[in-house]
Amino acid sequence: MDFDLVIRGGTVVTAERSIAADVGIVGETVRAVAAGLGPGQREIDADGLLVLPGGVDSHCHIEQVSSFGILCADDFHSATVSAAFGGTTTVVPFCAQHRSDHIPEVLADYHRRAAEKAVVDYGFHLIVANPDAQTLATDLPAAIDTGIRSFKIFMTYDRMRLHDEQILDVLATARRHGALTMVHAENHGIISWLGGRMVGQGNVAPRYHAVCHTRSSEAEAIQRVIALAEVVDTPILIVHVSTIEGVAAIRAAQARGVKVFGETCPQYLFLTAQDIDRGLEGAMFCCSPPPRDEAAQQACWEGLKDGTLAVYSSDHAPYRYDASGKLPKGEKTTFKEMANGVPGLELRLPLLFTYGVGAGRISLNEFVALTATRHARIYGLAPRKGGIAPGSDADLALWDPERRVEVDAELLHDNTGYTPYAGRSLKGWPVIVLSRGEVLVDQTRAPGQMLGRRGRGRFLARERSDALQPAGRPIDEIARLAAWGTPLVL
Ligand code: DUC
Ligand code: ZN
Ligand code: ZN
Repeated sequence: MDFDLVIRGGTVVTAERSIAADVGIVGETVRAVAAGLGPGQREIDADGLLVLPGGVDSHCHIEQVSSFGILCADDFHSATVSAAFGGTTTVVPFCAQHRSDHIPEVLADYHRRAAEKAVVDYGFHLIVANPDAQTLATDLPAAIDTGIRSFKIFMTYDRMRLHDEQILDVLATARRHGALTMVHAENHGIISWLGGRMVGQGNVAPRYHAVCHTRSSEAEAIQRVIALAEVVDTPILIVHVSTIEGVAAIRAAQARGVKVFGETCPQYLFLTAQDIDRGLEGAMFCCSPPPRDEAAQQACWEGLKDGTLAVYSSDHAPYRYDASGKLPKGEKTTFKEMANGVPGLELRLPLLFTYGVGAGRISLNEFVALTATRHARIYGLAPRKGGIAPGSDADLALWDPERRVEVDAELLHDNTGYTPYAGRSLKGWPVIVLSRGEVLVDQTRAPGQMLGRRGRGRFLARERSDALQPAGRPIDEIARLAAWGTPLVL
């Protein structure tokens, strides 16, 4: 036998091309991609199916305590099971430092919990809430050395936000040691001041959440953090971009040579602020930033299409519609007290397949780039993840492009108990999903069953990627320092 497993007769789709080919797998690895491969010990008939790299979700919250102090609804088992059923075979969730936390302990804690439960491979980003001297000089470089090559920082939330000087400190550390800084960009003053006014006026329903998180708050913060990143000349990635103005600010910065990446998420393509405006139940659609309107959705689609937004992630942040998550004070909960976030790990790919590929907005190759390949390249997981080529991990999702599914929370495998996308009719679904050559999901033979063992997922130490390379174009003032022979010391 030439291979342990052959995926035979499908259409293999990567970010670059779509070809009729077999995929030959030995052990955990793709060994060959070509038509007419020799026999395998086992074979999977992929006739009529699309063979895609498993999705890489580089923004999801799993077993994480939020800035509100609330534990999210999914642990590393339920979240990764849900990911696999939705065609995602790599996740990069967050280890979250809260202000009083010691980073080595935070990392050890997340590692332990993930190792026991994950069914797909995972990396980590590190949320930095307290960039003190010890964090900057010791803890962040040590985390990077272990393969955690990205930090997330917040410009809002009382318990998480960093001031501009602190942001510059983190950016300088990221540049010095080789990490990418992800930014939650919203103006804290606008949100907090309006929030106080709204609550004071008795306007406490979920819909006021979308009022306080103004479009201008996102636009201002994106522009500000881009200016900060330019001082240091280090790449940043703006997560969950939701507005016309936000997309435009990133596009304009990219056009003048700044290395800034953008991300958007299902909630900004498929939901609007109207979804939040349904009384208390609007809480199920509350996330930060909030969904906007059709024009903003259109801007996000255009951003994905022209590359302004490089990646499409779930920002899976699951909180149940009860006292454990969205309603800590029951019906009396104000929008300022409810956990922020919506689930999306499992439906991320099927939604984009239907409304992106199916509706003719993006090609299949762009679908793969946006859901897998670019995540792997930017975050230092390529070529092992995000592609199908000799040497890559045999992480594959076999899609039936004709399969129709009516979305219902009962169908999904996460622990949120609802989905904001209930009632939608989707076309195109992953029917067989493999991780490192092992079939985790087979909807044709074992519908609804997770075939992979709890804890089989492995930690992925990530490499320094090209995305971390500074643009090499300092702003005028910093260039002048160098010309004087007194360069900025980071
Ligand atoms: N930011 C996220 O990235 N996810 C959920 C909530 C938030 O503020
Ligand atoms: Zn965020
Ligand atoms: Zn998030």
